[in-house]
Amino acid sequence: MSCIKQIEITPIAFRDPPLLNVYGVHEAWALRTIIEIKTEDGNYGLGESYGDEQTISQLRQVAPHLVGMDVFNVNAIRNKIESVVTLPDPNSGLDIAPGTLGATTVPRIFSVFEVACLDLMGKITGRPVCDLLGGKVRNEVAYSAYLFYKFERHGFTEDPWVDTWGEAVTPEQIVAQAKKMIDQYGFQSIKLKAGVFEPEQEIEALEALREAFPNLPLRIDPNGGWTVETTKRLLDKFGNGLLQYLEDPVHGQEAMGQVSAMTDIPLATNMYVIGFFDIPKAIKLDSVQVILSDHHYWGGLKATQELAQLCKTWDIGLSMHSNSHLGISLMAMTHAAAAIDNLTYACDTHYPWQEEEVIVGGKIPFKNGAVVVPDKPGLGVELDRDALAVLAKNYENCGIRARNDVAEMRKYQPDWKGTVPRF
Ligand code: GKR
Ligand code: MG
Repeated sequence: MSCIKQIEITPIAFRDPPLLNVYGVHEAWALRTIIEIKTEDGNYGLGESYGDEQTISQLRQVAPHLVGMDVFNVNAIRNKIESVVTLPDPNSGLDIAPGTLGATTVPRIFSVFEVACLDLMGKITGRPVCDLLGGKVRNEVAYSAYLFYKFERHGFTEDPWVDTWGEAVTPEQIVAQAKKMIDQYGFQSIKLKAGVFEPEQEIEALEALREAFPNLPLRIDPNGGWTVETTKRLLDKFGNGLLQYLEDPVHGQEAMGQVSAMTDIPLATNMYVIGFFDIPKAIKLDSVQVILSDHHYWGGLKATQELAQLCKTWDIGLSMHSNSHLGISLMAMTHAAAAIDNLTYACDTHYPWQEEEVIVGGKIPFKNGAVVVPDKPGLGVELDRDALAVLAKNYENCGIRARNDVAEMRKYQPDWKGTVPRF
C-alpha cells in the first residue's frame, strides 16, 4: 500500500490580463490552489484546482481525513470526501439551479485529489497517467487559440504590470491577437469569447478571422449573453459554415433547446451541462450537441472518461472547457484528452494568457497548437518550490479571495450589472 502521509494545500495568485466577458472583466490576479500529496514511501503527487475561498476551505476540511488512505483506492477517497465535506448553503443565492452547488461540490473537491493520486500511481508504477486511464489514443493533444476582447491594461490599480497583448476591442485588433497567438503556439482552431459588444460587431470580428485564417475552424462563446430572439436573428449569419460550433449562445437549457430546434449548427455548452445530473434534461430537450468537459468539476479524469462514454452512447460531441490555469492542470487535461478517442475537437485553454508557472522548466511548450503527451511517470511535471513560494506570496498580498468579474467591471462602469442575457 502507498499511504498518504501529508497533504499540502497552497493557494496561489498569478497575473491575469484584463480579459472581457459578458459578466465583466478579469481582475489583475487569477487564483488557483496547488495540492501536493506526500506518501509514506517518499513520493509526491500534484493537483491544481480553483483558488476561491470556498474551494480552499473545503479542500482543507477534507485533507486531514485522507491521511493514511491508499492512493490507489480513489473510490474510498471519494467516499470519504463525500462523507466529510460540508455542502454549501442551498439558500446562499449562489446556486445556478437549485441544488447545483451541492451536486458539484464532491466532484469538484474529489477531482484535484484524484489527479494527485493518479500522478502518484504513475510515479510509483513508472507509467504516465494516460496509461492508467487505459492508454493513449493520440500522441499529441490539440488546443484552440482562445481569443478575448480586452483592455490594454488594468485600471484602478497601483500595479505597474502590463501584459504584452495590447488592447483588443475591434475586429482588426482581434485578428492581430489571433495572429500573435497562432504565430507563438501554432493553434489550428480559434475560439472567440463574446457577449462583450453588440453581437453584429462580434460577428464582424469572426468574419475578419475567417478571412485571415480561411482554413481554421471557428467558435464563438457569449456565455449565455444573447436572448433567443437575438440568436435567431444571428443564425443566418452563421449559416454559411462560419462556425464549427456555437457555444452557450443563450441562458439556460430551455433556451438552448429552443435555439437548437432552429438550426443545424451544433450547440456546445460548459454552462448548462455541468455534471452528470444535467444530462437527462439535455437529452430530453436536445439542447446541446457538444459537451465541454472539465475534469476540475466533472469529478476528475476517470469521470471525464465516463462522460465521454455517455457522449458516445447518445451521439453527443465532446470538447474541453478551460478557466485560467497553470501547467499541472494543463497536463491533467492533456492526459485525459490523450486517453479519450471521441474527444475530437481542439480543447480550450487559457494557458497563453498566463506568464507564470509552478512547474520545473517553466511554461509547457506547444507544437502546432498541441501539447505532446509525455511518457514520463505520472503527469510528467515536477513542482518548482521556489516558484510556488513566489505565487503563494502573491496570493497573500493580492487581496482577492474569489474571482469577481462583475465587481471589477463596476470600477470602470459603476452601474454595470453583469447579468445575462445582455443582448
Ligand atoms: O475566462 O472569462 C473567462 C471565461 O469566460 C471563463 O470564465 C469561462 O468559464 O472559458 C470559459 C467558457 O468557455 O465559458
Ligand atoms: Mg464557454
